[in-house]
Amino acid sequence: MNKALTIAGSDPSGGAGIQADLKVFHAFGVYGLSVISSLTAQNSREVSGVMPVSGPFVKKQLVTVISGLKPDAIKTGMLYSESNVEIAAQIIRKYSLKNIVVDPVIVSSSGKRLALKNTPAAIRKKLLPLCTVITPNLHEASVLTGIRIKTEADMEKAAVRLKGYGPENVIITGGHLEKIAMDIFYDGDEFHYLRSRKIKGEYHGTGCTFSAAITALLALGHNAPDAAAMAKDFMNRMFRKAFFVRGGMRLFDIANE
Ligand code: PXL
Repeated sequence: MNKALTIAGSDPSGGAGIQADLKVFHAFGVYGLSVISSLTAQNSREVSGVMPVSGPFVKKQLVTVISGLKPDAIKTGMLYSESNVEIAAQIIRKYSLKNIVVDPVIVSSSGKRLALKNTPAAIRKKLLPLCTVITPNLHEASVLTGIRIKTEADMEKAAVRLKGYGPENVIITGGHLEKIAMDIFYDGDEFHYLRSRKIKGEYHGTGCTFSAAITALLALGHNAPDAAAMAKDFMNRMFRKAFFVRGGMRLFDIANE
């Protein structure tokens, strides 16, 4: 059985975080393991509260689950604090874990901070050197690199800078660009452009769903460029059949994939 582990925050609405990750793993036929780094209170409209899980208890969850079940791939999502970032990095090194996807979560789609101020710098220094694929959106790429991203050329520049922090592959998702949804994949050699028509509407959990799909595909043995392309196709199917929520963002119907 192929197994994937997510280290992320709980989203009671099921659209993002741990709950979205587990649904995506399941949709790809991958057994899901999960370590909760923080609790949030939210629906598809707003995040009303965040309660971090203490570093020592995140570590206890990780050590216990990994010493019994070795994941084929790992994804980090909302880690919230620098100490949680350090613990994730420490455990990845200690157990020589491979296929590491880092979704550098900083703010929710509704605008709530999901990371402390020094967390992005910790991700850059501690996690990126261990990372197989980093999947920032435009805002996250901008915070991590200090580059303001407005154009495709800015995305390329940010991808090169991110690659310099140590990950094997960089995917900057451009869903928030104005006209088309173009993601850039960069492996240090060449840029690959993953374009798709922009599908109207606001969606909850896009970044989580995309990075969880990449994680599941790596756990199944696909290489990073194939996993990225297949995850992009998966997202296109998800956008087309997302369901509308009155007064909130749309949610993905992963169950009927
Ligand atoms: O999509 C970012 C994200 C990650 N993790 C959790 C979240 C969200 C967005 O709301 O709630 C737990």
